[in-house]
Amino acid sequence: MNDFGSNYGQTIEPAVLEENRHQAQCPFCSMQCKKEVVEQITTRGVKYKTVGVDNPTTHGRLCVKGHSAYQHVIHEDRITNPMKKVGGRFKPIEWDEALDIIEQRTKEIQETSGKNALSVYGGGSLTNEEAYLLGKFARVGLQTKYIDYNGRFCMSSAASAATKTFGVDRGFTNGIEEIPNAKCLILAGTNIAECQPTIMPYFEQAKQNGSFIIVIDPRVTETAKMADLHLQLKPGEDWSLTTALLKVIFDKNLQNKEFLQNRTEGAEELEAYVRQYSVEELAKRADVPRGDIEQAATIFAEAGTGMIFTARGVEQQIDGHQAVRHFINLALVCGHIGKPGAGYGAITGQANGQGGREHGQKSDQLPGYRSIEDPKAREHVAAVWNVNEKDMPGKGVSAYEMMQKTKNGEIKGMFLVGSNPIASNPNASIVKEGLEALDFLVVVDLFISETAEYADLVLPSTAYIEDEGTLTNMEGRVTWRQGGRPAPGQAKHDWEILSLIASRLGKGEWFSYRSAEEIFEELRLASKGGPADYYGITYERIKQENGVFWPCPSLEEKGRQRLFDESFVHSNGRAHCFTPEHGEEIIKERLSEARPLYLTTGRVMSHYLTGVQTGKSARLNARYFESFVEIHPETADKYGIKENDLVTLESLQGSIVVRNQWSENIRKDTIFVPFHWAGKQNVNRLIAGTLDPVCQMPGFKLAAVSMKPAEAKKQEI
Ligand SMILES: Nc1nc2c(c(=O)[nH]1)N[C@H]1C(S)=C(S)[C@@H](COP(=O)(O)OP(=O)(O)OC[C@H]3O[C@@H](n4cnc5c(=O)[nH]c(N)nc54)[C@H](O)[C@@H]3O)O[C@H]1N2
Ligand SMILES: Nc1nc2c(c(=O)[nH]1)N[C@H]1C(S)=C(S)[C@@H](COP(=O)(O)OP(=O)(O)OC[C@H]3O[C@@H](n4cnc5c(=O)[nH]c(N)nc54)[C@H](O)[C@@H]3O)O[C@H]1N2
Ligand code: SF4
Ligand SMILES: [Mo]
Repeated sequence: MNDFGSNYGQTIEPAVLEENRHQAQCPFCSMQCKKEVVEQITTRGVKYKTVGVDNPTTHGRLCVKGHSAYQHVIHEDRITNPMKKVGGRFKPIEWDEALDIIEQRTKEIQETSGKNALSVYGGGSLTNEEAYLLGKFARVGLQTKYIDYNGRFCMSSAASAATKTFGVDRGFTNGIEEIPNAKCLILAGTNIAECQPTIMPYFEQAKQNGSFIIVIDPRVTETAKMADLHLQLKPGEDWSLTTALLKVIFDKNLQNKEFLQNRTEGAEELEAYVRQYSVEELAKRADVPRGDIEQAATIFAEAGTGMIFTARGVEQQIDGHQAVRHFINLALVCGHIGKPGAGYGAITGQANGQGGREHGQKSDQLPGYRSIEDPKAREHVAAVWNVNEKDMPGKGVSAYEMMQKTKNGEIKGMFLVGSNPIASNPNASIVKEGLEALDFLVVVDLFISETAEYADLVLPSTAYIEDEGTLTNMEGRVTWRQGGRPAPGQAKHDWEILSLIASRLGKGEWFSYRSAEEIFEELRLASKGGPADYYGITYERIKQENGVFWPCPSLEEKGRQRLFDESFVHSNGRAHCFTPEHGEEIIKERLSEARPLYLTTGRVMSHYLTGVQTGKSARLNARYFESFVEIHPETADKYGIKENDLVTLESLQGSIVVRNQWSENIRKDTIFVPFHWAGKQNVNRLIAGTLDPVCQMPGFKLAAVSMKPAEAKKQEI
């Protein structure tokens, strides 16, 4: 795709007056495709072209979002000044005034209600440096325990599952280029064809090499179309399905006994647990043919090598932690881990979904993936930060729980950097009430998002082509994003904004950075010796080596690409097989006469998350300018819904109106709605605030709903 090519019908080429070439990485998904954005000032206006740049992960490939990602950067809605809410409207002000207001309001809240009355909410788009600084800003700048981030909704169940099983959570346990060597690949609840399109060639190559691909998804997605076997399960039944797969393996005596004995613990308990079940019953619960389950289990277990990938379909459930652990059990039971062409991968979501969860913007975490409750970790980080360990707050609560605390008045102020929670949290109506109840809300963003509408102040941040920093991609490879395009107007980098605020609050001494690299140098020390050890990684190395994998504990060492060749990270070196702790099953929403359909939610290729950025791209918006509900035609008929009608969907939480789109690619008992739109199309108005007891992940992928044609007066959305 080439924007220069749009001079159709013109005979004279415009003269180029100036050309700027910006080296960048796409701001959207975790593939972190490298690209160059060429900006030409011509006699007929500014023109843009995006070209992929070769790199070890994506080899110069880009998807449509990567090609279009300059459009939001140059959009007229970008805020270029701090914006203050006056009489319900935003008015541009100078930085000094914005900082005066922050200083005054912050101190007032701290004096009247204590330090924990303030909170910080971050995001997985932030660079490692900014995510790290946000954690330090909360713990040292504000001294509040309340900090969490949108990654809680993204991969917290996969992260907690990997940590408990292996002792460490790095998205992929092995190199991405090993995918074509796996003889069997399981893709569970992941729609890579639309969500990480540039990973597809690895799977296509695997297929050409004769690999057997199994997809587990309630919909026939573009990813499922590539499968040799598609298990089109009932939403929320991954636990039943994996239990059945494990049962078949034990029944047929296909488990890798040597691996279980030498490299794991808890295998006997797992076997005893699984043996209580009947494959027939589990197959019925998952609504997958028993024969397909037997075939999948046998092929995976008998394949010499195999890999399992999970994403949000499995993870965004209130039993997400245990469902992921069961998938990892499957890899362990077959011995498919710690050798070439074998492993487990949680397909990371956001640009810096991986790095963003390692350096302290999570409520229970300090840099280097350290626990805030571990006395040694606290001492280490306190020494790097030059603060007294006793003054560092303890563990706070998860993102949605923070929103509940805003609603009940316990949290009175919030600094929100890089997220749009009103659209992305479950139970959106409650979240709106919580944000409205805040005495003071500061949002740092490129735009006035739906959430920023509720802010007292919105501070203008820089976009990915402007902001230098490191991001850790889905492989665990730390990459360098050059930035460097001049910031528009008075916009500033997130790290500059945090440093300015900290300085105003009298903490300047701890936030006196002059560049992103200086922050990275501190991050290296803070992460040293932790599970996510970045000590051996420097900007220079990243540039020279085209990215460096973590863990990388010393400058002499190469980062480790494949993990667990010899041992796992737990102190006894073994992986922990998992037997459910919460009884047989965590009870999810059930269908009833009043709410007879399963709703599941997710993504389309052309939009990113809550659509704040992709909604500003004319090219991407042209593909989907409004939300929709995917319904099987037979289901639509049953409910009297004609093609393209508006329909009302209702759950216990609330209702929305969206246009329907018939599709035979979905189960008849299930409907699917993407979550890229806010307001009346916000599907999170339907999702309950129930959280996974281990990792506090909401159940975004399952709600029981009713459906009917929208009433005439509601036909406007
Ligand atoms: N185009 C695009 N790409 C993106 C993003 C985006 O917004 N748009 N976001 C990025 C981010 S942050 C993330 S986290 C990733 C998400 O990437 P994915 O997790 O791949 O995306 P989703 O569409 O949320 O869900 C994946 C699949 O889960 C299926 N599913 C639903 N319920 C169940 C279930 O109970 N079990 C199973 N096995 N499957 C189920 C859905 O049908 C869907 O096809 O994508 C990243 N890439
Ligand atoms: N129903 C349902 N809900 C879901 C999900 C689902 O599958 N279904 N998925 C969940 C998942 S996986 C995720 S990751 C969340 C994401 O949900 P959100 O956190 O709300 O993600 P975004 O829409 O990307 O919001 C990011 C905001 O940050 C701004 N921004 C972008 N880059 C920067 C930057 O560098 N600095 C600053 N300061 N701002 C920036 C953008 O303009 C945008 O307003 O949603 C979750 N919600
Ligand atoms: S959205 Fe993901 S796959 Fe597409 S160009 Fe951006 S980083 Fe690459
Ligand atoms: Mo995500």
